[in-house]
Amino acid sequence: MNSPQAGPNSRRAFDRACRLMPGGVNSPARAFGAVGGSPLFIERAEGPYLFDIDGRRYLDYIVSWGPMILGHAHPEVIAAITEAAARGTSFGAPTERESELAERIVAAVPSIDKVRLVNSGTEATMSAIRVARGFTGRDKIIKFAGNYHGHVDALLVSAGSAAATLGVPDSPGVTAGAGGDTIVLPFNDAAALAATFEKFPGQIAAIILEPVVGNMGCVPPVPGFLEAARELTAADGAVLIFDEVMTGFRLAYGGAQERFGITPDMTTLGKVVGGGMPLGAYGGREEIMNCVLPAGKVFQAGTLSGNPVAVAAGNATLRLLEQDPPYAELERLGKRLADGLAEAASAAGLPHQVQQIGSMLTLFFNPHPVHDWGGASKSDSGRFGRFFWGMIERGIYLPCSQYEALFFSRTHTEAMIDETIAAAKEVCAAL
Ligand code: KE4
Repeated sequence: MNSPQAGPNSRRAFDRACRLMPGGVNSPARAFGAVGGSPLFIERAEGPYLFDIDGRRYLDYIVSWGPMILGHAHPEVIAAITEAAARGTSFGAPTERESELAERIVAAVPSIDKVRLVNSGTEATMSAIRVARGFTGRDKIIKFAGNYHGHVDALLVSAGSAAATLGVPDSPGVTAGAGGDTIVLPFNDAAALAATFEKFPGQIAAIILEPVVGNMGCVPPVPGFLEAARELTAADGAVLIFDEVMTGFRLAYGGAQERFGITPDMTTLGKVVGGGMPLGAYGGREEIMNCVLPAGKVFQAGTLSGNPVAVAAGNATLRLLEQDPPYAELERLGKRLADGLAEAASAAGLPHQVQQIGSMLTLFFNPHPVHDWGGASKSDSGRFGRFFWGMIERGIYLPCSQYEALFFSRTHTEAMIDETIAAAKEVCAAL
């Protein structure tokens, strides 16, 4: 039996792209490097579906790696984008729409008194650690193995996501100087965290973490870990940064910090907050954010920051989420999917863990619960690759790596979840 693969048009398109762009993609996570074969080229998307250029339809569990919580091409988001674009796409001057989005973010996210809009999650985390260093006058940053915070030099050290997948966590080009003040600890290890603060008293500018990790697969915090991070940073005067680029407006309208009841000092946002357009944000306590130029002296700027079209998509998305919160239904369907995938793997006698919170979930082919990168990296990623392609063959488009979380939108129905479970049962049985 031929192993499943992308259609002929996608393969031709990929050959062309590889002559023009490194690896044929504009972001390595899309390259299918971890699952083999070549990527599907997408023609269009609508609701829960992607349509590739070979005319095949897929139920989408990447949803653009998180942003499309309302489903693809939501009519009210498209209308907002179209209406904003018709009035001009960029002014390089302030607009009231930016204040409207800032008001929504401040109202939603417990830790944010003031916010700065930027163009990506990477810009948000890069800026947040610079502000934390400027605010504290300290240099060292703590991050956790398997956590990915975008391609910031100082944070591309034992990163998760594509870096972990492609086995280049410490990327060439990241200098010793750039990474030298970054301490990498095991996620969920409160003892290691406490020992580090004892070793470097008064020297840690910030901890940055994914409160629920998506970038080594879905790894929730163990009880007490977030509380330890909160207590240790408060006691030492370090800044606690929750990187909620993935979890923000997804796990709750106020993000993981609302769900877990832990308020950091700063929060970074991306993905959902831009409704699928290039938009990120960072914010936090007023005294910290008032360090940012021109209110303070920490430099950060951007030609397209707060772009009117991106802001229109963000405002429409947050308005719809606030008016009619999808979170209870996303939790119900997330649990249904998690139970179904676990049943499928059990029935096939496959060692597995399913780790789910809200509409984030990972099926690890791993005999042990996954609490950190050391555990995640022992997963059978080869088996995951075969699972991935078996699901593609049945019209189900999962994240193309064992080390990514799947997401779904409010347009995914119970029937579609059950269709996914049925497909997984067939595929697992053949693994
Ligand atoms: P962007 O620069 O890609 O907008 O955001 C970087 C980022 C920061 N923080 C977290 C927690 C993130 O998950 C991300 C980006 N996530 C990856 C997928 N896990 C984006 C996909 C890609 O790189 O193409």
